[in-house]
Amino acid sequence: MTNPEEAIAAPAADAPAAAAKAPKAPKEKKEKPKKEPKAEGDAKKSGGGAAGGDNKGLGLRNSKKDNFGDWYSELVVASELISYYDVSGCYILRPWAYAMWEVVQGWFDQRIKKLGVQNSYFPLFITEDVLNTEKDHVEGFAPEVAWVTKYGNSTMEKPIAIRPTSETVMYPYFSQWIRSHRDLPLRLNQWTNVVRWEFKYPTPFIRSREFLWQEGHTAFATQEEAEREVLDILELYRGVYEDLLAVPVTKGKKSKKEQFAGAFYTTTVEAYIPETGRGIQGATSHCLGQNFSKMFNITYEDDDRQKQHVWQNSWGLTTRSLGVMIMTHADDKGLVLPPRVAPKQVVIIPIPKASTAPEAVQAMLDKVDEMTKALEAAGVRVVTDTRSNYTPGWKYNHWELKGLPLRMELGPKDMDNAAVMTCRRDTGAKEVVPWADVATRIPQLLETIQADMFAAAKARTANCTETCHSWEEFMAALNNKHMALTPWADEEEIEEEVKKKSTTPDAMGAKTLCLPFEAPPLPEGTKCFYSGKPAKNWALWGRSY
Ligand code: 87F
Repeated sequence: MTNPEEAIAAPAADAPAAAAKAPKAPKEKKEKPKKEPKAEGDAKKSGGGAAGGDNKGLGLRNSKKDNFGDWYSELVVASELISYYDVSGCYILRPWAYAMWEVVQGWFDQRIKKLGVQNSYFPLFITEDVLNTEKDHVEGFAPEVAWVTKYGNSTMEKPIAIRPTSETVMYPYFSQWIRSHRDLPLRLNQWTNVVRWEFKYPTPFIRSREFLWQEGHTAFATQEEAEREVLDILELYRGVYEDLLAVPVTKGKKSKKEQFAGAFYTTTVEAYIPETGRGIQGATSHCLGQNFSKMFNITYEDDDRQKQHVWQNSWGLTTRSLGVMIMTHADDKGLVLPPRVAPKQVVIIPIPKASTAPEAVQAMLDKVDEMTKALEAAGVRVVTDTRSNYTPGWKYNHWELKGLPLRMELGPKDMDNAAVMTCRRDTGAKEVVPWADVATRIPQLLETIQADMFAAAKARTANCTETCHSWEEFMAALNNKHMALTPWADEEEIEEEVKKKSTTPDAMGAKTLCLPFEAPPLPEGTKCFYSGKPAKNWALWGRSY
């Protein structure tokens, strides 16, 4: 039987469904065949040996520094986050990945509910007529819309679209449900999958044809309330990245060229991957103004019985966030998970010697049990690895590959000393913790790891951001895989020109990632790095995903 994991070697011939009026699709890029890495099997073989023996140098075949793309593909499979699937651009999120998505969901969901947002669920399918209600903004995205054209052996009378986003699904009902100012604000969110038939090269988590996200859609009586929410949500997105995933982001506004076409303006959190030198959009929070309420006729009667169009926002965060976290922290041994998002934070491994007496082995196992209970009571997510058919060295490799933040080893010496040896995944630093301190010291260590991982990532990003006042400085920064922060006259045509001019045979052109909210002062008379005209603001530029 064919191993389904190998099926990826033959990319699916899934030609885009021919949709009525659907524009011609660009030619599909075939996904590079992926081979299943056998990191674990190898580790087991070479990791064997004396109990307690250190098993060094057995990580992934590819290195993060030398071949980033292959390293990432190998990593997500070997660490059991992802399995490839026989529809190109679609991936299976295995429990290790899904558990992290659940942590992100829980974190964000709890906070939006505190803001007054309610969850709901709207259908997956959209009729062509409804999708075309707001043709203008859909037009640019039309090639990515997937259509159902058949059921059984019959052809659908009218093809039905699969949601790429839900504005057109939800707003007709906003129009029905909102009558008076008493119906406002209306603040809805849904956790769903969406489908966008992407033609750019797919990458697990980062760009896939089906992905999971939350989409928030809200309506207010006033501009002021709507704008406050845009920033409240953006701050939560910063929190997801920085406080949960330990990934530094830059908050800012998108340029006119890069914003969502349907929006009044778009705000964003932007992350950066040093190894590829590419910026990546983390999540967006849009102020839609009254653009959609005018299209969908969403009005309320004010106190003077006058009809007013509502002010709307929409905002979205996807499973891409996990990909950015993985790319940021993982190394040549595997994942390195920030404790707050790690499905399991600590692994306890007993390491009896072959010569250890059965009663002593039992005492060791009892101690493992006791520590597990104490840690769980302290709110720590613990896994114990008492399997006797694997060597300690193999287990170290395994849990390193899975990215567990902290390992606790309990050997005969530790039993004598009433202590346990700990080893940090992020730094490899070891520390002896007396049994009596386990329930207090381990949670502290986890918080330290979280903070150190964020600080390290933040320093790396800061080192890769260059302030540039000229084209030469700008190109030097880009070609050094850095981002460029420049004074900017904020002209859309110039942004297009910069993109073209910065395209090289080996690298894509640069675009503005955002106009950062926090930027250095811009003294009167500062000139745009490109046009020499008076600068209006700072812009953060980069090649990007
Ligand atoms: C692809 C196909 C059709 C993005 C698309 O950012 C339509 C679209 O409207 C589309 N890709 N977009 C923009 C989505 C805007 C907005 N929607 C709610 C968000 C956040 C969540």
